[in-house]
Amino acid sequence: MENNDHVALLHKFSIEKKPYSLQSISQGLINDTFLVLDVSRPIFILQSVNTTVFQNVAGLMNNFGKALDYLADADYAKIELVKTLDGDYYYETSAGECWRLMTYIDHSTAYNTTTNPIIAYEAGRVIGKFHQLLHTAPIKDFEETIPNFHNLQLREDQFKTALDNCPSELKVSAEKAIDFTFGILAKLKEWDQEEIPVRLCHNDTKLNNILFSKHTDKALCLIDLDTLMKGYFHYDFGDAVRTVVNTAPEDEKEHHKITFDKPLFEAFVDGLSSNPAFLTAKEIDLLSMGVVLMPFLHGIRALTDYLNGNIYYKVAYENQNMDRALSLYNFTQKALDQVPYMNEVVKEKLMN
Ligand code: GN1
Ligand code: MG
Repeated sequence: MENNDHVALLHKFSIEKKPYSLQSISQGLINDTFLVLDVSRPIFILQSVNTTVFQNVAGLMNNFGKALDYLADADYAKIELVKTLDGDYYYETSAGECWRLMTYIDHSTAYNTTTNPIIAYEAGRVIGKFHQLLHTAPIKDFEETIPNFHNLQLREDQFKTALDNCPSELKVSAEKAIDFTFGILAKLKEWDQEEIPVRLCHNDTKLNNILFSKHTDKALCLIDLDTLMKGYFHYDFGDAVRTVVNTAPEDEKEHHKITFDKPLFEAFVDGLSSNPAFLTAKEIDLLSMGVVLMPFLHGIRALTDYLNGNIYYKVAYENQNMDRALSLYNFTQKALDQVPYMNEVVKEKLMN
């Protein structure tokens, strides 16, 4: 799409007409995102929702709008959805593209990785805050934007189907990752997930979905509410920890650079515990399992996509999904090795 088309699109929303310019933000793997500038000042985020991945955009945007009502607190930055001229939360083009416009949080930034314990602490703090603000929101009012998103059985089934249908060369090239998948699947199934509260979760709490103040390092809010729906707290815990304690990117090819950094883990848990206590003992027991489960789920999904010929995630090169899977699996193993350590830390810091 040309810049002019984007500007025409912006004019479908209730904003002042100005000669805005756009900058593409290439971080996400699913949606297309643009920063909207008024001269040189960023003022909006324009985003097209991937309608192959999110088939119920109306439901998703209702979730988004509803969640924003609860995410109102002096200590939590407010993102606003700009409505269209027709008063809707998104604009659908004649080609079926769905676009939304949100306010930009001034002086904010996001990090793919960090080595800074203050950032780790703040990430834990704001995730706890997010859960507390949403605690009173009725779960039944929120649609499941991707049913069974973190369901291990579904991901196993999808992986096996991909394995049955892919060309044998792909299977050979992925042998190491395939073997690891079966080993961990067996292990994860031993964990018992019953009798824990279902909560409204963000379900994509990786570090770069948290905005921080550029000036103070304070965490401001969570972004990317597309997968906000029911889930277990260990999903949000595990997904954040996998990106906070690993100082390498999630598709790092040099595996010796993949870390499980203990001071960062402790800082993250300290940040979480700075909120009033809200987790049950059983949930606390399962937190370390979440740190194994989440990178594994992302790994098996990347591997499945590799076997399917890269149909889900955006890839910059052919084997990127394979690199993601191997790197995420390397971290999964590192997390598994730290389960006793994590259990000790979370018990000490979160049990009252
Ligand atoms: C996708 O597009 P993005 O980066 O927000 C994915 C997440 C993964 C992530 C991997 C709907 O999210 O589950 O954590 O890629 N979102 C969906 O970085 O599949
Ligand atoms: Mg996302």
